[in-house]
Amino acid sequence: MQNNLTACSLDCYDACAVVYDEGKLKALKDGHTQGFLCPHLNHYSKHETITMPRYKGKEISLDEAKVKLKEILESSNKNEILHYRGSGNFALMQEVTDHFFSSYGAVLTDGTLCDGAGEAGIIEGRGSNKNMPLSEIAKSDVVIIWGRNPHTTSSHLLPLIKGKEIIVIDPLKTKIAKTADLFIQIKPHSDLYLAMMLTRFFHIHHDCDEEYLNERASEFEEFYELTQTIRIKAVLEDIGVTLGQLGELLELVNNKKVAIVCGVGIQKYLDGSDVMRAIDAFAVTLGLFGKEGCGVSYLGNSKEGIISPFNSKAKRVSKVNTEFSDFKTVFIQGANPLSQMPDSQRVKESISKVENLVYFGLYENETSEIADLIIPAKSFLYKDDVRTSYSHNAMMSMNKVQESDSGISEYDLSAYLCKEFRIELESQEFYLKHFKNFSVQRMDGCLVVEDREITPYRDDFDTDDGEFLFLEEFEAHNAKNEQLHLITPKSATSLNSQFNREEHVYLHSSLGFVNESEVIISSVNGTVTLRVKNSNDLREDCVLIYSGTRGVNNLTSSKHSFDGKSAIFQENRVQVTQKS
Ligand SMILES: Nc1nc2c(c(=O)[nH]1)N[C@H]1C(S)=C(S)[C@@H](COP(=O)(O)OP(=O)(O)OC[C@H]3O[C@@H](n4cnc5c(=O)[nH]c(N)nc54)[C@H](O)[C@@H]3O)O[C@H]1N2
Ligand SMILES: Nc1nc2c(c(=O)[nH]1)N[C@H]1C(S)=C(S)[C@@H](COP(=O)(O)OP(=O)(O)OC[C@H]3O[C@@H](n4cnc5c(=O)[nH]c(N)nc54)[C@H](O)[C@@H]3O)O[C@H]1N2
Ligand code: SF4
Ligand SMILES: [Mo]
Repeated sequence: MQNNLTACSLDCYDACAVVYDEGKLKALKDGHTQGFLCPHLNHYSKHETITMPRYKGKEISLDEAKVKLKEILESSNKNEILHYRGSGNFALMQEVTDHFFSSYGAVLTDGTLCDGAGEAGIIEGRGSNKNMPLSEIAKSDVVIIWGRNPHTTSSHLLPLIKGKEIIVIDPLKTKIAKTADLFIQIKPHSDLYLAMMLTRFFHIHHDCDEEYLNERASEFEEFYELTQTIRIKAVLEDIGVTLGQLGELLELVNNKKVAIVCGVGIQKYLDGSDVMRAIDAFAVTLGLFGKEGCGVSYLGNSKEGIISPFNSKAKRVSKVNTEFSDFKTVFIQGANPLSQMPDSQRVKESISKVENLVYFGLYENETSEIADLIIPAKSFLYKDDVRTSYSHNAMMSMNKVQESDSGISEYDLSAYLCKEFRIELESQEFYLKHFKNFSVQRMDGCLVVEDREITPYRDDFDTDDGEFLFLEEFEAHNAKNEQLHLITPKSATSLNSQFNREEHVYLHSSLGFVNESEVIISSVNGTVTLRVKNSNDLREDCVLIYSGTRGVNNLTSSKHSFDGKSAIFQENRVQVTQKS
């Protein structure tokens, strides 16, 4: 095996293999990277990392930082210690700290800031979340990009879908929307209605595969009746879709191999799970599950098929509305909660009451600014690891490609703590081997996670009776509201709050604000002042602030989705006023 071969550690669908070549990061010519990475990795070395540990603002040595951490832990009751881990590095060894903190008796987190509502909807309908792999998307004729922005967040999907019929459903005219065969610029939070109306019209105007539905989804008629409760004309008008567009979409997908590629955009809402489940139901109506080149792709479970070697049994509190002030010591790893959690004002107040705030990360940010103890991590280039993806089935070795004197790896920090507190820990090699044992080598030499299905749900679903479970009711939420929708998608220049963060609010020019003028955006949760960029790629009723923009989460609510214990970043409405 080449030891200059690693894989990008970032929280990203693509999980690219990376070759380290004389200080440069390069893509493999073959495999899904096809010779290119992305702006984050192309400029990776330009982003300054933290090199020296600090305690109360003063630089200290790494050994001193380790001892300080030990003292801090000893000075707190075990149930007053919180381990809060984000997704700054997606590799599997990140969890080794969970092993230490669980075994020690500290509190960990559950819930998600990311994809949990959508995943809950998938599991309710299908009984499990088995993702449509890239190899199957490549075989489809038609691809519906539904609340995903592939040029920004999954650019290695693009070569696979080149030349196919493309349908895009998004409130924002994304790059792929501009060249799509059909673009539906939907009002945010309306996808459930669209999916249900598509189901209804497909049943009326096209031939559903009765045998398929009888076998796999015998409650279809009841669901069809539920779709009939929607008032077509009023709802279409409200959500910004025409009857013609519904017809066009159904024509494009009828009797074709269709891949529905969903992103997190559709589900950042209280009822996000129902939205995803309604889209799944439309896929069932089209007969897409269990057939080659057909299906629904979302964020799969990157750990599907892998049993963790680590102890992770612990009391847990939600990472969406964490009451930090309940803890004397908070250890934050690979996360920037002061920027990325919802309701920043609440987070700030709660976290400011923590006696010992420890930040274990790569970059300076809002959280490192207020932390008492800062421990620099080693980046993925300087440690051995292994990773999987939530979009494809490969298991990628991440070899240490260079030595570095600064920072410490998650394994080494955990090894120190486990030794000091007499907790058992195996060698790093043991764990890496453990993970790799869940992979097999494919014909092309690529390692893939064993037992992941190429065509998920080939015979039936994973529900108790093997049938798809349709929504039986849904939350109507189309009450008139003059306020604007806040959408907070991912930025091309940052990875959430890492790298080059956006600084603007994007508004439709019809709202009448001047470029670069300062405006105050406010919601029931708080306000943020940002400079304006006008963009007519937006709907007139939308305000766009990219994830990672400082202050965006002043506006968002820390309520949970109804299902899936997920954050709901887009549930709030906002208003915009000129700063005087
Ligand atoms: N460059 C870059 N890449 C990233 C990230 C990053 O920050 N930057 N973050 C990574 C992470 S953590 C994740 S989870 C993934 C997520 O990546 P994606 O799944 O692509 O998620 P988003 O960019 O949040 O949203 C995708 C699209 O949904 C649209 N959208 C918003 N609201 C709605 C709605 O109500 N209905 C519909 N139909 N569409 C809607 C947005 O306009 C956007 O175009 O990306 C990963 N990759
Ligand atoms: N408004 C709004 N808010 C959002 C979102 C949104 O779409 N809109 N998206 C949400 C989503 S989907 C997600 S996933 C979250 C992400 O939120 P976070 O998980 O907080 O992600 P980042 O902002 O990327 O911060 C990750 C941190 O990890 C650190 N890091 C990187 N590599 C390593 C490493 O190897 N070791 C250690 N110890 N640290 C490392 C870096 O210093 C970086 O500051 O944000 C959520 N917040
Ligand atoms: S596309 Fe994603 S996985 Fe690939 S190099 Fe960029 S951030 Fe990393
Ligand atoms: Mo995410």
